[in-house]
Amino acid sequence: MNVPLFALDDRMLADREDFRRAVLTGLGRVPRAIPAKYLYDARGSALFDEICDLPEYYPTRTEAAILRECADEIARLAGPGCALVEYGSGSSVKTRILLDAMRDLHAYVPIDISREHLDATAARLRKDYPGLRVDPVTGDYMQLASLPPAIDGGRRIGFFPGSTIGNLMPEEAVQFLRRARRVLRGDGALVLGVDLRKDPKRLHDAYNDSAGVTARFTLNLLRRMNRELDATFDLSAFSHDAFYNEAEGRIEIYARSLRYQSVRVAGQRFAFTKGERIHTEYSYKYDEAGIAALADQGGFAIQALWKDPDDLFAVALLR
Ligand code: AVJ
Repeated sequence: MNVPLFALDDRMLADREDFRRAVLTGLGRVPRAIPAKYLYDARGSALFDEICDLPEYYPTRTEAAILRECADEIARLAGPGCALVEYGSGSSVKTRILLDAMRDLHAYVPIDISREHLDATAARLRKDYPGLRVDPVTGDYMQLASLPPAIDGGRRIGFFPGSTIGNLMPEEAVQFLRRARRVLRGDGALVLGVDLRKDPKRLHDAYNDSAGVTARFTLNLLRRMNRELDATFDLSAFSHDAFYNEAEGRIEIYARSLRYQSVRVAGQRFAFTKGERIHTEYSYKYDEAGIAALADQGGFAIQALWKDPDDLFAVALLR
């Protein structure tokens, strides 16, 4: 997978242009909003890894514990000779739990927008799982419509962990599932991690950690605009604002302006009133009925569902 240097540069320029467009559109909108995927530049990804280790942020370790319990059953239900297709090649910890259980996998296909991230993941897995065919696909999994023909042969098992589906609006989540249904084909299945509705205090704390890492994660988006779009955000003049909207069943996250200020972004001026917000994330929480409804609208049904003893998180096998 040797890519000539000029191609890498072209890709970086294209990414930069894509970010610029999304930001100018998002800041011009009322209310202002920037898509959550832009939180994950190199620094944002490192901060998210830190979030996963926070005492208040239960999803990552809870999901891993559930997967350790149910991986053998998933492997059994999936059957032999499958290809494992991971949407976002994120935490390799969870991937490895499934890879260890699905011993006779035909191929592992991680999908990610970051080629650097993908190549690093692929290299590590090839080393640790000799004989496993690793076929990375670079791209936005929301757009992905087909997979490399090389993985043809076995049944396709999708893996979408971390409750990343919660970042999508419910109608986008359905759209994602419909697309996954086509990509994974009629005999395929999807292993889906979903954060559950629960005590609002518990949810609030998970997005308002005492060490302030989640705040840095949100404000890093402003820093990214400063660095990549020649913006003039004063990070000390914005705060991280995250709360649980119980009626909507979602965490809402914003960067909030602490005073009136005028900011330049990619050559344009934006005035923020005191208290004005830039929306950065929704994190939807579902109950079991909600997961079933989502699956149904997406062309799937729940074949099996596992939870931790405290009902914090669910791993569903969708067929
Ligand atoms: C990666 C979208 C699952 O919503 O919990 C964590 C992102 N943002 N803390 C989540 C996130 C702030 C995370 N997801």
